[in-house]
Formats: sequence, structure tokens, C-alpha cells
Amino acid sequence: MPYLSPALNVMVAAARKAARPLIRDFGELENLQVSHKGPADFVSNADERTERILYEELTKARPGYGFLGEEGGFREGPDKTHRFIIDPIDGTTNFLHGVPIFAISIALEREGQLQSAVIYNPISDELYVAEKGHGAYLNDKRLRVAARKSLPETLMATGIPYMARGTDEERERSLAEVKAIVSRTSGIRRCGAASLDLAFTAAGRFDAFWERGLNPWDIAAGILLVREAGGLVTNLNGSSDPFSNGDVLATNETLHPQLMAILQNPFS
Ligand code: 2AM
Ligand code: CA
Ligand code: CA
Ligand code: CA
Repeated sequence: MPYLSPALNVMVAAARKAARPLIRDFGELENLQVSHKGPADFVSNADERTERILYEELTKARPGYGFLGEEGGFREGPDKTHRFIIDPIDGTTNFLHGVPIFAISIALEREGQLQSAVIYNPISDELYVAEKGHGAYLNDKRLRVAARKSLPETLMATGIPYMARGTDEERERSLAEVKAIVSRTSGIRRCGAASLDLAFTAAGRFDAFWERGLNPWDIAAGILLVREAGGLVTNLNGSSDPFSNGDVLATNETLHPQLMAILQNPFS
């Protein structure tokens, strides 16, 4: 059974509460109101409502804590040492298309360190939790990153920049990375939800995940899951702080240097 700190219990309860109406919405997508935040950047009333429920539940239980959410939920609490970082629906495009690969992602930071994490896919009912120093779990099962060491055996995950994210040069580079990785591994999956890519990496389903230009709410919970499952997460310069530029490489300790070398020189 996973270790659930009091804060982690609050986070799990909030995720489950916010998931209930989301499951209903998923069954009647034609009723959603969808708007554009930018080109290829959609948001629905379900994203906004989910964030509101999470905000209410989390701030009710931990009134002093700070809060950062993708859909604008921001609050600097009187308690400067704690902050929730949440993505109400990670994988909105999947959600809006009826693809059941999306998740509620909630992380808790304490003095700038990731302390607790919840990633919940309401459709598969897979609940991932991690607490710093106490391991990562999928439902009741303790997680461990994959042990595969040889690149040709590995299954990789990534996110390819869609229209409008990054410059032409950055998109070219991402495609070169995909080409370099696909020719050296068993393949690449592009699921469309960074939180679940990290959760699947923590579970050893994927051997590694990399992506550039992500936001803290996409990756905060997933980073702690992978680390608590024994994996290594850095940005693509090797810094252990992926929030610094939103670039992430998450994998086991053996594959990490090999993948880093490829990703730093994708054209070679
Ligand atoms: P989202 O569904 O919460 O927006 C996949 O590559 C990741 O990028 C997902 O975690 C997704 O999160 C995010 N994403 C997708 N479209 C985006 C956009 N237009 N701007 C910023 N992030 C986006
Ligand atoms: Ca979004
Ligand atoms: Ca996201
Ligand atoms: Ca989102």
C-alpha cells in the first residue's frame, strides 16, 4: 500500500472529487464549450471547472498554501514554504477528441522541493502517487523504472511540438531528435499528455521520455513519480532543475547518458 501523508490524502481526495464530473463530460463531449487560448491551444469549460474544484478542495484543506494552475488559478499564500502546482486536465486535446489519455496532475512543493504528487486518469481509474522518500505507486503497486539498458530494446515517449509552439528551428530540431531516436530504439509513442508519459516511465512501461518547452504544471507531479521510482530526471543540459527551461529527459541511470548524447547532437 502506498504511504499517504496527510497532504497526499488531501490531494488524492481532491483529484477524485474533480474527476467525477469530468467522467460525465467525457461521455457527452458535444455539450462542452471549447475556446482557443491560441492556435492549437484549446481550453474547455471542463478544464476551468476542474481547476476550480481542485482550488476549492486544496485551499479548504490547506488555506495558507500557494497555488499555481494552468487555467489561471494563482495565489500566493501567507505560507511561503508550500505551493500546489496543478494541471486540471493534462491532455486536453485527447479529452476533447474522446481519446481516454488525459489526467489530473497535482504536485506539492515544499521549500522549492517536490514533496508529494498525484496523477489520476479518471477513465482508466489509474491513480499514481508519490511522496518524497517514500516511493511511487500505481494504485497499490510500488513502481520501479524499467531496467532495460540496451537502446534497441527500449520504447521511448516524447511530445512533438504542434503548430505554433517554438520557432521553425526548434521544430526542425525536434523532428531531428525523433529521427535520431526512432532509428536507434524499438519505437516512439506520442501520447499527448506529458504527465502520463512521466507516469508510464515511472511504471517502467516506457524506458524514457523527453520533451522540450513544457510548463511546470505539465511535469511537476511526474518528475517526483519518476525520481521516487528510481529514475533520473534532468533538463536537456543535464541540470536537475527541469523547471528552469521546461526541457525534460526522464529515464533510468544507464540510458540517461546515452540518450543525452543523442539528444544534444540530433543532426550527427
Ligand atoms: P495540456 O493538454 O494541459 O495543454 C503534450 O505535448 C503536452 O503539451 C501536454 O502535456 C499538453 O498539456 C501540452 N500542450 C498541448 N498543447 C499545448 C499548447 N498549445 N500550449 C502549451 N502546452 C500545450
Ligand atoms: Ca492547455
Ligand atoms: Ca498540460
Ligand atoms: Ca491542461
